[in-house]
Amino acid sequence: MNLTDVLYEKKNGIAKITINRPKVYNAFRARTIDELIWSFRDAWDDNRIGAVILTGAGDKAFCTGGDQKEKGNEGGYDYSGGLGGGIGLEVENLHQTIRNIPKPVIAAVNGYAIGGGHVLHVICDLTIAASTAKFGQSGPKVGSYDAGYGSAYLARIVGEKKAREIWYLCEQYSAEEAQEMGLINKIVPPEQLQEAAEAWAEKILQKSPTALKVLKYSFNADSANIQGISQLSMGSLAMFYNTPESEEGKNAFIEKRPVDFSKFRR
Ligand code: S0N
Repeated sequence: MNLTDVLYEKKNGIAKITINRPKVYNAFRARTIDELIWSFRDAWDDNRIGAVILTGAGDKAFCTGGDQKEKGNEGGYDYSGGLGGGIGLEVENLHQTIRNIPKPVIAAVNGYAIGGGHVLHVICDLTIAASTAKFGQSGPKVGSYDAGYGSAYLARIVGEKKAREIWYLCEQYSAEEAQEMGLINKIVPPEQLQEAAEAWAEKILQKSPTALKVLKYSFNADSANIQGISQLSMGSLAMFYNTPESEEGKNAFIEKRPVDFSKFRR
């Protein structure tokens, strides 16, 4: 595949996948998601690879979720249906791929992990964050949601109360706060992030691949029902996206103005 939105490299048993759209803080469009799925599948198929690192280009962001400026644009982020559950983005498929690849996936969070970008690190097996990283959801601010792994699986990690706070208030949390709530595994200085992720990947390479695979699938089995919830969420999102309420959220972000959802309260 000709990759434009993602950098993909394989070295010494480790695959590194980098979301490479720094101008939009590594927000994803349909093509980005397709390239991520392709890269994960390649790492899955390659027996030389034992661990995968997911990160973002630059020092500002890991990933800020769906590209708000590409929503509704052909080839970017449309509502035309297809495998993306109607939202024009194969996000649900990507989530399943990260969960099902039989190798540990480490998120190396180098900046903002927001919205659908936050969900990506949540789904990864492990998260190492730069001390400058910021975490949070913003869906209800921009007329969107991930009410599958984004909410139900998040609640398993940080607990119901905290997960509700994260989604209802849409605040940002520091790396220290994220570690306190069990959302991430480790914090390192920004300049040591990639090295730290590679060091953990190298430790993983010394372990039995079969044991790791079975352990990963056993962890997954306990939360497997969330896949169905995720499908419902993505399916309903397709119906929500082109409503005036959802458009108000997206337009307020693009126009850099305060959002006004008051007339949609009913
Ligand atoms: C990350 C934030 C907080 C950074 O704020 P800051 O530092 O003030 O910088 P900005 O000036 O806002 O941003 C710098 C430049 O980057 C662009 N940009 C940033 N994020 C996006 C984005 N997501 N889409 C498009 N462009 C983006 C800015 O526009 C700016 O460019 P210029 O200078 O040219 O204007 C802040 O940027 C922020 O809040 N970003 C939006 C994050 C967001 O709302 N993401 C989507 C949220 N969605 C959800 O939470 C739930 C939905 C979900 O998980 C999902 C499920 C399925 C499919 C898609 C999604 C999805 O994520 O949408």
